[in-house]
Amino acid sequence: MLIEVSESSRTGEARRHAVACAQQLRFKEEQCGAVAIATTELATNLVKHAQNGRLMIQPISQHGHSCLRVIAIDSGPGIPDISRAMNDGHSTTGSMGSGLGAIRRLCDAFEIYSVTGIGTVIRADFWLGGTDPARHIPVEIGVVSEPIAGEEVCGDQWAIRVISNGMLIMIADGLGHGILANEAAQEATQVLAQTRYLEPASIVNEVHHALKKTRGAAVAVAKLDCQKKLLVFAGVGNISGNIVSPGSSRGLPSHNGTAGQHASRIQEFSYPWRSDDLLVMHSDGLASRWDMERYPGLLNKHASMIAAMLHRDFSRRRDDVTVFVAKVFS
Ligand SMILES: [Mn+2]
Repeated sequence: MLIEVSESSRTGEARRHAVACAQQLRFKEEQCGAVAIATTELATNLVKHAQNGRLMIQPISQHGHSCLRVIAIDSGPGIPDISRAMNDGHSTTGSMGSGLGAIRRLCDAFEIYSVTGIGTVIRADFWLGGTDPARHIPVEIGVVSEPIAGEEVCGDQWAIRVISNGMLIMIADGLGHGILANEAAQEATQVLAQTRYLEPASIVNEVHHALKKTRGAAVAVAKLDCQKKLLVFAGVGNISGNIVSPGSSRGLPSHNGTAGQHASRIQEFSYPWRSDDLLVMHSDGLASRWDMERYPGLLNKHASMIAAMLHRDFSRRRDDVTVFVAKVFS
């Protein structure tokens, strides 16, 4: 969930939502308290000091492990001296970034990216039982998925499936938006969960047949094979796939069509995967003209920070939007 934090009345809403998510994940009371304090602190910083401040509250469940991720993002002014802000444990000094030291102590993983003229992204992760849910999987992922304004459900859906040596990733964008788009996209992600196929083209083909009873969707599947160091990609319709590395970006081809309606050609393409590559997949709710070169040093940050930044700057705001970023860590 994304909350625009422009005035102090929104800080309470953000805190309540974060705590409700923590309770749903069955966090203990003490940790719910930590979530409440950190979220309030992040939100208060946004209200007092930032432009276009937003909080993203992301409950994550993978393989029986749970994490609550709170991301604060703004468009400026940026924190001039991060190490000083981190060492300042007090929230009463009133400067941008105050209280960050306290937030870092409260959460299990903390990260900050701040550049003058670009803005600040802060990630605070809370792990259930102090265990990193990602540690069993050699792939780090970050996702922002939000419905168009005015809709309760998102017509985009995304899913991952961990396989031996890697991960399958799907993004589906149901035609239009609202409940029927959501149904089509959910049908697609169900296929990923249940299919006996492990190759992207076969999965997209199965989705095409499964979606005949729905209004249809654009869909793409990527397979990250960490052992063979290979990325395999197949798509029908307008889901963007890209391999990004320092200084270069390569688009991954999808054929025209709509899964469930017409898919004249379903084809998969393979690419070598290098350890510093980044996979960026997104629905057409994100403009395709983004460029990671605009953000010095951001490639080194957690995938969720990159997804949050691309969403902030390139969401078209006239559609559901999903941005998915994956990195392989060694
Ligand atoms: Mn769309």
